[in-house]
Amino acid sequence: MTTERATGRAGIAGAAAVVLAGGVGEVVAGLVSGGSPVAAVGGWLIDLAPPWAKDTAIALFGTNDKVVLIVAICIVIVLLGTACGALETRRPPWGAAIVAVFGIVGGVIATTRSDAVVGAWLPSVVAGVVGGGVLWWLARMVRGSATRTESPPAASTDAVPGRADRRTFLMWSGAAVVVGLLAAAGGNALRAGRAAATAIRDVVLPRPAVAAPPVPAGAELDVPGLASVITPNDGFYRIDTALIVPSVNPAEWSIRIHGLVENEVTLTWDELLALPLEESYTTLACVSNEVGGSLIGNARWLGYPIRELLARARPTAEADMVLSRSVDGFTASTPLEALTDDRAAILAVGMNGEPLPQEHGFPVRMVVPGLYGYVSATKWVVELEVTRFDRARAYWTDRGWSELGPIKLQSRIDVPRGDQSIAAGDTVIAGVAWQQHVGVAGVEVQIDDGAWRQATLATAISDDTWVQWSLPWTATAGRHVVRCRATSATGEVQTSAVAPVVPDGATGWHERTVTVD
Ligand SMILES: Nc1nc2c(c(=O)[nH]1)N[C@H]1C(S)=C(S)[C@@H](COP(=O)(O)O)O[C@H]1N2
Ligand SMILES: [Mo]
Repeated sequence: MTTERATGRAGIAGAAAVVLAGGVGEVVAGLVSGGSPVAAVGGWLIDLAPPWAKDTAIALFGTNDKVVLIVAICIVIVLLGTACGALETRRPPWGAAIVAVFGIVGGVIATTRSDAVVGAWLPSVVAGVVGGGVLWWLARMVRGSATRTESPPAASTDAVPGRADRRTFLMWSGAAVVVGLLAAAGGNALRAGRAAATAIRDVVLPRPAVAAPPVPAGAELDVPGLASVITPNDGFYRIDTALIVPSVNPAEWSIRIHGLVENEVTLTWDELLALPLEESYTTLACVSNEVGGSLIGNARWLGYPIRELLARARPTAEADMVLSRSVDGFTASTPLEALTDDRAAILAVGMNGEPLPQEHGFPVRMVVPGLYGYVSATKWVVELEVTRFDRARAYWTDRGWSELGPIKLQSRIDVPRGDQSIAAGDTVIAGVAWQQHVGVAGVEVQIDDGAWRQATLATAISDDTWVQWSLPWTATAGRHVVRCRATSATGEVQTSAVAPVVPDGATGWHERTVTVD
């Protein structure tokens, strides 16, 4: 191997080792809730920098100044790593040792920061040790395990004991870089998640100005296996396009209502919480919910009517749609009318008496009774653009789903479950039925080819929520098909026609085959 090639590989070894080390540092930082080594060094440099340097940075890079600083630090770290790689291949173990020392220096800087958490030194020190170790190992592949550092110029690669061939070396270096980058992304996501979790703990929701009436006695049938009438937050289905759950600091949150309005409105978190908030029960459903599926849940929401905010903004006569946008770019198009009529379409801040969980939209999301989530329930919402259906499209309507997404009349059997047999004799068939903002008048059940029988409806919380139902059944041995269908408050009978979820929601009757012993 020529000297230039060896030097080139030595540099690669050094760079790969520090990228992996940096990634490991970010993961450790994510786990010990804070203290990213790069961020700590960045903060230290910002504090050290003379005012003229900061002014110049802001003048040059504006609000991107911090990103530029982080990128610059990463470049310097990689360059230092490259130099350490060259040193390690010539004078082992000095290159690896210096990488480890950088880790310790980073750790010292991290502990001296004013926002240092307990164990703030740990990510840097672990990164230094990992970086030093990986560099030692990769450099050995470059120079071989022999202690003599110079090899005969004509020697073939495998003539030196322990020296790896080019492919093996590049594969391991490449793997170190890839793992390092993935770890850095993962570590950052972990930390972001923790940041929001901390913010959620600090939130104290105001008492509702208009409290929801208590859940009526008789709304909960208490049948084992039947979905509870209020879905607990940690059991609530989650659907979104977010790879990493957005982490929004409520102190920095605001919503802007603009577009076809006479008066643009901006509202901050504190301003929103100061408004008279109202509680309402609304069952949220996903358009992708198959017949009998579980992408549906019911909660008590606390929020402020969007209707009131739109009244402040005064939409112009031509407007017919509101395009809501989340902090991560997701959009939903909601008919203006659904947000201005008398239904409880709200900017929600609370779910079942708690701040919204992060994955359900903390700090603020939309909830609109009667519409599937993809056209109404924007989480992490930051913008309401008043516009027209013929002028703008939303995330899913741009991908083949219907422009309008009213929730379809549906019913589901929860018990007996289809996958286990039951004992012959007296049992109960029970489930839920819904057509939000219309209401359910009845549910019928058919067993095999028998007559349709009226199930008993529980007391509905409101027309905006699902309702439980049940029917006693004396089960006889054998296999039976149980199916159900609902009738809406307007007299519509749930259709048996099978439709897929695309483009505007599934239809058909839910049926289960039950084995009775
Ligand atoms: N920001 C954002 N909001 C979103 C989505 C999304 O992908 N991103 N998905 C929507 C869809 S399709 C549904 S069904 C509901 C689900 O809300 P949940 O996860 O709280 O149950 O959120 C809606 N709001
Ligand atoms: Mo959805």
